[in-house]
Amino acid sequence: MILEEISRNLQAGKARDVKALVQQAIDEGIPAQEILEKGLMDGMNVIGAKFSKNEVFVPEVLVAARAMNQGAQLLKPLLAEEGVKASGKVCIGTVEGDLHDIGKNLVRMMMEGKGLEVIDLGTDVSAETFVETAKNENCQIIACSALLTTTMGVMADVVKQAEAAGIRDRVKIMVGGAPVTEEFCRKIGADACTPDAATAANKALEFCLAAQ
Ligand code: B1M
Repeated sequence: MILEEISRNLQAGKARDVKALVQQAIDEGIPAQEILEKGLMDGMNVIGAKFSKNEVFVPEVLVAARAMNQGAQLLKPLLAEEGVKASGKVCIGTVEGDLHDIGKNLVRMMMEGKGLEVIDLGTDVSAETFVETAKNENCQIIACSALLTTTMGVMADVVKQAEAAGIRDRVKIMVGGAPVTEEFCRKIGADACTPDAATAANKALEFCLAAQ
């Protein structure tokens, strides 16, 4: 089946084939969410498990990541809900010291799909940059992603610096990424920790609507 083929080609890092297969799946009428979850994310999960067991290494993971991002780009417009008006502004990034961006990109896409305006600060983003951007751009939400236990601490700095900058009462701080837990979120005084991109987008929309 085509979704398995997408997963297999992603694991092999064949970005061009992944793109073509994703387009084919779209043309066949398979819903974008299903292509994302059962094709692209399935493949990335397999690679992730193999990387953890030292069965594949950084170069293989990088080419798989590139294939994932290219396939996801094609799905982006389809995941956007038609006719939804932008109802809030979010600045998103992967925290300082951390270069993992696949999950962050998915969260951004899902948020955009909910009609939110998203400023993507990229990876390796300092606490200052998150807070300055939220202040200057009037964002209702700062969204921080971290994949490394060693970089999660930057999220605590974001909370502290938002307080110091006097914007804490008008900005919600959302955190997420594989090592980030509810308990950690409470401990650092962030507002929400969500396990996946879709839940993050729903929560962001909820915050923005409540702020209106
Ligand atoms: Co890295 N890496 N990596 N890596 N890498 C992990 C994270 C690791 C768990 C692998 C392992 O060893 N078991 C491990 C971290 C261990 C730890 O800290 N606990 C690790 C390591 C150690 C490293 C390096 C240090 C390896 C090295 O160089 N020796 C190095 C660090 C570089 C750096 O960042 N400074 C490194 C490098 C890399 C690559 C560059 C090769 C590549 C990243 C490419 C890229 O992102 N462009 C990479 C990858 C791909 C992974 C794995 C294999 C996959 C991560 C991923 O993209 N998953 C990962 C192992 C694994 O996860 N099993 C691993 C798919 C993605 C969709 O999931 O990002 O979790 P995820 O996002 C999810 C949720 O977490 C959530 O939504 C998404 C799904 O809907 N989510 C949010 C994410 N952000 C959110 C924010 C929210 C809410 C939800 O609100 C704001």
